[in-house]
Amino acid sequence: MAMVMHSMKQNKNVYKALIAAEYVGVEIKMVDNFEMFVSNNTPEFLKMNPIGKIPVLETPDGAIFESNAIARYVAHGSFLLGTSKFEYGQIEQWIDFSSFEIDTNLRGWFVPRLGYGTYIKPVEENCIAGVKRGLDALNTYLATHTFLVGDGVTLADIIMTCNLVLGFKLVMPKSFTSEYPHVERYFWTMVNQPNFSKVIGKVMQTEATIPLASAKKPDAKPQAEPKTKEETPKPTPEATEEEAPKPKAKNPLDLLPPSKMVLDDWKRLYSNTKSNFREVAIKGFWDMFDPEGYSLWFCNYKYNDENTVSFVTMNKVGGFLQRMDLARKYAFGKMLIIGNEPPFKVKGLWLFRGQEIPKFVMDECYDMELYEWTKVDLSDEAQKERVNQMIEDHEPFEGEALLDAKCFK
Ligand SMILES: N[C@@H](CCC(=O)N[C@@H](CS)C(=O)NCC(=O)O)C(=O)O
Repeated sequence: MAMVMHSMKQNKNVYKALIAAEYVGVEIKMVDNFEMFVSNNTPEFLKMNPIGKIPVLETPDGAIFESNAIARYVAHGSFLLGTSKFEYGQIEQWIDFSSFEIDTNLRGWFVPRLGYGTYIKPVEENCIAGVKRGLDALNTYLATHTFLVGDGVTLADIIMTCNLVLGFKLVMPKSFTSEYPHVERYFWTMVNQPNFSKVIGKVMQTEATIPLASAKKPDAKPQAEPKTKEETPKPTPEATEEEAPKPKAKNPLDLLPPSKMVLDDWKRLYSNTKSNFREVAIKGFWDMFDPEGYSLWFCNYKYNDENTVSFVTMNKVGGFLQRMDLARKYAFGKMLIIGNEPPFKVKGLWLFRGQEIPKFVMDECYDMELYEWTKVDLSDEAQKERVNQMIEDHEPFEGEALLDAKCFK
């Protein structure tokens, strides 16, 4: 019998178990026709969870409530709970940290703003201070760690990320999170992992802290016996995170005069050239290149001193390329991780549609600010040769070995 989750699916507490289930290959079915404040007030539900809150997981042996406990139950016996007693202890440590230092304070910040409970300014200030303190500590730790425990995703990362999601979506715009660049890198890397994005979908960071809800909405507590559907309080946006689909605006780059360069032709040539790279791919690039329709840019990571751990540096660049996914139709990039020894240098070459770095890329991909950008001067042969060497992963590059080269295509 498959396990059954009693809840709506769009809820950060439900995500914890669903993501864990993706990692360990366990099937969890969502209960049919769940209706918040109705289904969770029935005698059958209250028998499973006497406080009437979601989520509840129905297992062959009985029901489990409390989302962290449900996620632990799903992860039981797997690598998600570590490979040693010590790792297990660290995982539990980060689960508690994310629940009590991050989640409690974030909820104290956004729940009253959504109009539930009472908004009290000093209480909010206290919660924001708590969020800052928690993120500051997390940021320090993540400066030298890709994952919270060990070398891969564990339940600690799943629960931490789920607890951060509504912070990023509702109250923490870029101007707030940019104080914590390692947390940003971590968060976007995690939510873009296939097993996360399959459950959570695409996460968009809020552009501003949501304003105080003007009209006070009903308290989010379960009503004893909602009599009709109309009297049933609506689930809080926290409980159900479904968003109305927004009309899609056309990307301004699609309105540029047509270019003779077909980006996909170049990407195909790059991928298919296995030998004589200079003569075939590099020559082909310059034959195709349209300097009016496209521009070339060098980028240099501003904080190379931080690149002291090779796999952390490589993951950082990998995360950047994942986040550039939004620009796939309009860009091609090469990123080189340079040096035999730390600190490693990260340098790149990008081809963008248009004459500027696209604004939507600057706005939406926070990594862009971590690099210094210089437009390639096409009248300078030395710069053109540098372009060639970056495209072909030329080694040595500027006198140094390459630790890794990654391509965005
Ligand atoms: N500590 C619980 C919190 C669960 C919780 O707050 N659930 C909310 C929805 S996000 C709920 O069911 N609220 C309904 C209510 O308060 O009656 C967990 O992690 O599972």
